[in-house]
Amino acid sequence: MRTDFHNVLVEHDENVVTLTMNRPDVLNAINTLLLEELTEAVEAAAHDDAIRCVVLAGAGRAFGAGQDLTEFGSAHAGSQPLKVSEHLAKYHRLILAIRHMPKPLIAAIQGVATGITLNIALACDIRIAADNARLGEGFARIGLVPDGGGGYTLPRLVGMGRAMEIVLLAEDISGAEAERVGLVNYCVPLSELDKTTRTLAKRLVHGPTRTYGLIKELMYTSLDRDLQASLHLEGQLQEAAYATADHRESVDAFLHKRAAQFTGK
Ligand code: T3D
Repeated sequence: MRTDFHNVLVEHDENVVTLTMNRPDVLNAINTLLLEELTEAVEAAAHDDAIRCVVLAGAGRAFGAGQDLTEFGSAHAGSQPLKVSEHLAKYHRLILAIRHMPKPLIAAIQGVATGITLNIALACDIRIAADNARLGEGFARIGLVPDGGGGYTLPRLVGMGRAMEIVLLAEDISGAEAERVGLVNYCVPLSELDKTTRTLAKRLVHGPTRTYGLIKELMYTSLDRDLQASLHLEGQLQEAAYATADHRESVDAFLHKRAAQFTGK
């Protein structure tokens, strides 16, 4: 995959790729270029068999301060108003690329994570927050509804009552509180964020990557299906999982009392 982006850093470490939103001077506010580059990088990671886990991070002291509001300001001031549906379609492409990523995707959140940037993190599979994190659905503060899938992911993570409080009040939530309500999986000291993220990513890259993709499809699709339809899908995906080399390897490893070596195939 390309590594010469302007606003996204790409770092490979064995089978982990870390994509870092890199506009630290403006707390990684998402402008058009960052959005396009991040989408391209996520889509490329999905198709790269050498990558078995993706980490999403922010450079500097924040994960990200949401949409770049100077771009909104220019659009409001100009003669050409923003075409909201075209603009949002670009975010939706990114959200869907994250959700359809056939391998685990971890968001490592430090400092501010607000608005659309938080909702990008909510589309990831696992979120780790540092204890300095300030997470918020800042949309109502600027008179907007939550977009980037927040209206879908947030209530599914924390329940509708809590989600309504978070979006209506649009107040920041600490990393510890985010862990308590299920908005993030873990909250760790800032000094341990990188290490914790790397340890988890390294563990995941040694897992059955192909099956992880099938597991993700089952879990996320089941959110929108009834039990009957979910059981049907489960059968189809289990057929595919049953046929993987990693499944055969793990059964063989059990029978021969040795550790399984997953190749991700
Ligand atoms: O497009 C779509 O439809 C998607 C919709 C998206 C909507 C959203 O994402 S809603 C959330 C939008 N974001 C915000 O409302 C956050 C705006 N930023 C702030 O309120 C504050 O910056 C923070 C509370 C996040 C942090 O405050 P602080 O004091 O730690 O830092 P700062 O000094 O305010 O910010 C540092 C710089 O980043 C500063 O630039 P400067 O003055 O040094 O040149 C600031 O202007 C810039 N910055 C921060 N956030 C944004 C930003 N620049 C552009 N857009 C931003 N969102």
